Amino acid sequence: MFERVKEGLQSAIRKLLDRDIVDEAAIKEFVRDVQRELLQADVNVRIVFELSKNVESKLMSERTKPGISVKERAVTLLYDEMVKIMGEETRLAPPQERPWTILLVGIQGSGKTTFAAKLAKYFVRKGYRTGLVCADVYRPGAYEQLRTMGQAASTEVFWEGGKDAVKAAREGKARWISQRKNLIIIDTAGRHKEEKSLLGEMAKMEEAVSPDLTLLVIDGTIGQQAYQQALAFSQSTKLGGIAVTKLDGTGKGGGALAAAAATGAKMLFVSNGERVDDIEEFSPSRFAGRMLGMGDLKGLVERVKLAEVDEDVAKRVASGKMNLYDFEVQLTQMTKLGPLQKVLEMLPGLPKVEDSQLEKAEKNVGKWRAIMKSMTGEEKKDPSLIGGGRIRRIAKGSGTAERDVKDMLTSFEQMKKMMKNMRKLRMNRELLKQFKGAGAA
Ligand SMILES: Nc1nc2c(ncn2[C@@H]2O[C@H](COP(=O)(O)OP(=O)(O)O)[C@@H](O)[C@H]2O)c(=O)[nH]1
Ligand SMILES: [Mg+2]
Repeated sequence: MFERVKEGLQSAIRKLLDRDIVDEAAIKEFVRDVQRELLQADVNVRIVFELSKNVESKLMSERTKPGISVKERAVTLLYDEMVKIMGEETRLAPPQERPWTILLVGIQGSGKTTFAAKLAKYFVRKGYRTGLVCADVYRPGAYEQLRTMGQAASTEVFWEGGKDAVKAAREGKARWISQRKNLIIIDTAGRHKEEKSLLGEMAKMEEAVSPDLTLLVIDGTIGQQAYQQALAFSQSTKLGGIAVTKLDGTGKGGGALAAAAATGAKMLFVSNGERVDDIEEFSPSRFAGRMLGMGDLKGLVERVKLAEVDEDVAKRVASGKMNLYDFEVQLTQMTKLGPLQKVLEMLPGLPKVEDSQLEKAEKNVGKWRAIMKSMTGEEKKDPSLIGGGRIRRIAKGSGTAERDVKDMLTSFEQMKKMMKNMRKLRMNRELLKQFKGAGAA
């Protein structure tokens, strides 16, 4: 699914990461590469323009922020923007205590009947008692198709056999409610192929059935045309969500997703195959992460946050002018993020020789913070003030030994030096490896 655009975006990222210097021209080229890939996936020009404008202008203005490399920032910015165009993060969670009805709508051939069975299987797996309703009274063989697929989804299909679609839907719903089903899926079809009349039919159907969710099924191969379709349905029905099918074997899937999301409708499911198991909940963040080939995206984003917490602190740390206040901030952040060693593994270019120093810091975090609590503000700002008499006072106040206080001060000095050295190393060595390794993951 989305192989081509995925490959294109990842190669744009790798190209950027491989550069020695990221200047204005490099940023512009990165943005152009991204643009080209998105346009090829049939993402609407306006959306592509908006996205690339945001990435470029933010990158240009944040380029010189201390403590964080422009390469990482480029990737996280692109990620954020991609999440944004894919819409809200929503998940369908129908109650189990009462019957819940889903009405599937969409134009002929969009994959509704197939999707009805996929959805049934999806809910069966989650422990719902599902029932399918065939309300396609126009196409011969419609019931047979749904019944066969329903079998694969362990779900029975109600079929009334008459010529009135609305009546079939209503009776089907009532039947399954009387049999204590809690998840009812109604597959529909219009008498009309022409969109306008179909929309009218669907609106009537919706009124008669009063579903809990009207779900539009869109064929992903139509690309950005999905916008008009989603818009038309959202204007004439109470559209609650969208499923995009046939994402296998189309290069336009990304465009279809972005276009449908642009109408403000919620993207709930995607599907990439004809079998009942080919269904997936849609999550913008997971989708963007997969597209950009980021294995440990969370780690990356957290690292960015770490460096962004306080610009002044980052600046002082990076320039080797860290004071004890900054040290405290660093320690606190590190404990918040989990094991120190793990956090520091994420910091690219850390000299191996200093490992013991880190272990020591991790072991002593609690004690050191207690010691720092017994220091005056003046002392924290300028640790060089702390001599024999003060050490005695601080040890007493924090219930530690004088040796502990001295120890902490030594470690602090060493960390200060280390941070300064780190600055000199190429900040992105590790990150580069990570992306190269990720390949077309
Ligand atoms: N490749 C692929 N084909 C699909 C997918 N969903 C449906 N189809 C096929 O598309 C055609 C129309 O599907 P159908 O469910 O009958 O559409 P409906 O007219 O909206 O009910 C059938 O041949 C399906 O097998 C999908 O996700 N991928
Ligand atoms: Mg059908």
